[in-house]
Amino acid sequence: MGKKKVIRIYSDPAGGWGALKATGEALTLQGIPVSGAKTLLHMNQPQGFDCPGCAWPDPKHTSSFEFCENGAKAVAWEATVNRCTPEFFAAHSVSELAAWDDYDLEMVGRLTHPMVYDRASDRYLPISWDDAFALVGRHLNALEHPDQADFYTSGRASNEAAFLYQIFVREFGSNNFPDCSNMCHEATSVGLPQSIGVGKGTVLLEDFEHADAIFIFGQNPGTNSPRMMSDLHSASRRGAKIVSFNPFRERALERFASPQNPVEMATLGYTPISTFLYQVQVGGDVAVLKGMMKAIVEADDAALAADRPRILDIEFIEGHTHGIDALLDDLRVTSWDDIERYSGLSRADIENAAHIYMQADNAILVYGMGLTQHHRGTENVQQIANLALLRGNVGRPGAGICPVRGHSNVQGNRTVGITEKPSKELIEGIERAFGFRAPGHHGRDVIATLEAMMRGDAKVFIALGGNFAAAIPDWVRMQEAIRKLELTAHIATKLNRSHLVHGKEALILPCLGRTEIDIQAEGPQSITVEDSMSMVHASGGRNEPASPHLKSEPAIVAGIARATLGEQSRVPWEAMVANYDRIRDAIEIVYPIFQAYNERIRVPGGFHLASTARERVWATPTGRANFLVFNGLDEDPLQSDPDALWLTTMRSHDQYNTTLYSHSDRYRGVFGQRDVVFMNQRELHKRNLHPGERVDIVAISTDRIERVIRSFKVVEYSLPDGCCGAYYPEANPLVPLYAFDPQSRTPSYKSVPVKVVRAAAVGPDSATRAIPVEPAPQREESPPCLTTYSTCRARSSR
Ligand SMILES: Nc1nc2c(c(=O)[nH]1)N[C@H]1C(S)=C(S)[C@@H](COP(=O)(O)OP(=O)(O)OC[C@H]3O[C@@H](n4cnc5c(=O)[nH]c(N)nc54)[C@H](O)[C@@H]3O)O[C@H]1N2
Ligand SMILES: Nc1nc2c(c(=O)[nH]1)N[C@H]1C(S)=C(S)[C@@H](COP(=O)(O)OP(=O)(O)OC[C@H]3O[C@@H](n4cnc5c(=O)[nH]c(N)nc54)[C@H](O)[C@@H]3O)O[C@H]1N2
Ligand SMILES: [Mo]
Repeated sequence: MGKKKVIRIYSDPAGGWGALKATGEALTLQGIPVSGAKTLLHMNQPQGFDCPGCAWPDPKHTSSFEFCENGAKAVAWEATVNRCTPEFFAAHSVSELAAWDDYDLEMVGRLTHPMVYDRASDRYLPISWDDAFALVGRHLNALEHPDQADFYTSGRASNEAAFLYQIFVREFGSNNFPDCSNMCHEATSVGLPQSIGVGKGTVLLEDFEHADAIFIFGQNPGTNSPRMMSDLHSASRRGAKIVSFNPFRERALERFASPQNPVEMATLGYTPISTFLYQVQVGGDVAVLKGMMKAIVEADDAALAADRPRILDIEFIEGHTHGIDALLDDLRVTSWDDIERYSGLSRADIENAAHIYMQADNAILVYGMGLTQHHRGTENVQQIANLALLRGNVGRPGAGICPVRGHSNVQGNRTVGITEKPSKELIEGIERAFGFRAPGHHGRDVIATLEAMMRGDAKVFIALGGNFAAAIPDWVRMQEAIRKLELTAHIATKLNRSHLVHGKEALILPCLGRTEIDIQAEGPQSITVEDSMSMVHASGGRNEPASPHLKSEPAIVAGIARATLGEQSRVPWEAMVANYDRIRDAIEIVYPIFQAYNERIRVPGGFHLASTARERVWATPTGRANFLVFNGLDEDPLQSDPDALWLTTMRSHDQYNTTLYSHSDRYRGVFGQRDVVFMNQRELHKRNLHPGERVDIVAISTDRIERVIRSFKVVEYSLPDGCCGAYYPEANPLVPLYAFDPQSRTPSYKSVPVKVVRAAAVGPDSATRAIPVEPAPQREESPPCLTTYSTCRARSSR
């Protein structure tokens, strides 16, 4: 905070001393320079805790410390010395706090006591745990139907907490499990099983050591999975080719100085990361993917004609796949003109990328939110699979599909049953373990929960972590609906927006964090998590709890379950919480894939959950890996408005989802502010706008509801024509609730058609605070880099 608002080109590599400095600042800001550093030493260690940051695996679960700036920040934000106490709540009404910035809310510190909302004083007051549990139980039991309640999960919860939670909710009688995954990698969970029979990635960390080429679509590893930079850094240094597709020239995709590399640090050197970074149009990835496949097929046709070795892996295609002919037909009728127009890239660039792919014996295809958060996100993901299958790049060393998951245990949550669509196996497993039959009908996901809230069909909302009210699309409208609920109850570590956008009654239930010692009736407990590559391992905290009044997440879930289900429950809640081994034993009964769970997590490094696709066993209806056709090239519904820009919403370098570490975004050169919109020079010129000017951003909606965010500052940035970018969650009011992928129901956070207009005089109805216009900042020349993008035909003008 207190940082001056400036826009300045960042010319250093990502990582390096800048990362070390930022880490030091984060620890100091949280008042923990010494203990914080000690805490860090236990992160991702055999006997330590799993980093609460991202889901990238860590080889060092078996060896020494690996530095990661954003992992350190995630730990510092949890291990802070600051506290959010009953005295704090007594001093500030909820209406007053609602006017605070998200950064300031979390900076208050760790929650220390269970709190209940008191309408008379408009304040949160302390409440005993027993009374809090009883209040939840009363509300749930007063419902006409269990499906009037929704049970949200954010992906930081452990396997043990998530499993108990789903067992409780199913015994209560609902499958309403909206979760953060619904807003994130649902397109992967829905798309990949149709293609390859599993909804997870097929690579392990060691595959990165053997890949000849790595392609990164719509993912920003330097910020969101910084430990991945070590793997990219070594891959680049041993000569593997890395090709990235991103509308932004993300600095870490260009060059990176590894804090793990003493020579680079001492000499201020760096390693180039992407051999080529192509600035694809927002929503242009499917055009790129189909273009690459088309180039491969054309090269294969030529090879066949000239009697040279084939480019397609014919043996694999014939032996393992289904549907190649339909794919080939579709690629042949897709024109290069359209591919160029929709991707914003030239045919030569796409052919070059395809050439690198064809030259590689083994290739890994990595992707993130830039692919999943589109209207046809599921089909996007399937084109990644198609590209991989064409050359047999699944199920062999150094090759595979690599969706980079978000929250540190979001993948584990799904594995242990956080899903609104229970499978037959899950229902039978629960019956085996606990002797009750879970409901079989599908429950609500995030979109369905929001729709139910809007209709008034939802009454109670319980959240195991997260910040639902800020992470969701269309939050200005949705928050009104949340306020009409009978009860909201949040299990949380830090105060956030969702606690202030509350129901008629409301609870904040403070829990232990992952860095903290968790002592239960039978002694200290560890939890377990699963990373992006399906490695499961134990995590145990070392720090003293932030307050003696905290309970662990499993204990809170069990407390709510007892108060709701009473003596009739078939689940031994107390015994399971007394010793988490018993929870894991139950997980093993429900999910046989966890066989010998308790033994295997006691081996340093944990164990790998087998993936059939990795073994080239295809658990699909055809019994083969399926090529699936994407008809056309529109990732998002067409826009006819010539002034439309495609707005993408993404993370700054200094935020963890809705948690802000500061208001700056170092690598993109934005300091002390987040109410900005990135646009290129041509788009500014078209609108007669200048850098630093204030604009209103108006969504082009089809339901006649006005969605606007006001007085955002224009930042001139290297981006393709026809698009713009802004930060999440500030820009979420622009994402209409109806804009989601019909298959996975992932919100289209990465392409909202908008108009950008000079700011109206800021009135009382303005969605943002009025901020005086600053003079246009001085721009330096962009440093030379490998980036190329062609601006020939912008998608918005098609
Ligand atoms: N430090 C930190 N770590 C995190 C998180 C965090 O907020 N902070 N969040 C966690 C979570 S839950 C998740 S899901 C992951 C998210 O990690 P990422 O998947 O990296 O998420 P984003 O930053 O939203 O967007 C990724 C990239 O997509 C690009 N992009 C935007 N639109 C498009 C498009 O249409 N096409 C292409 N090709 N690219 C596009 C953006 O420029 C950005 O570089 O990270 C996890 N790790
Ligand atoms: N526009 C736009 N919107 C998006 C996205 C986007 O790219 N663009 N990304 C989407 C994605 S990928 C995701 S995953 C969602 C994220 O949505 P969420 O997972 O709901 O949000 P977070 O910001 O990660 O939640 C932060 C809060 O979690 C609580 N917390 C932290 N640690 C713990 C813990 O150990 N236990 C418990 N119980 N609580 C804890 C703290 O109170 C903190 O305030 O947002 C989605 N929304
Ligand atoms: Mo996510």
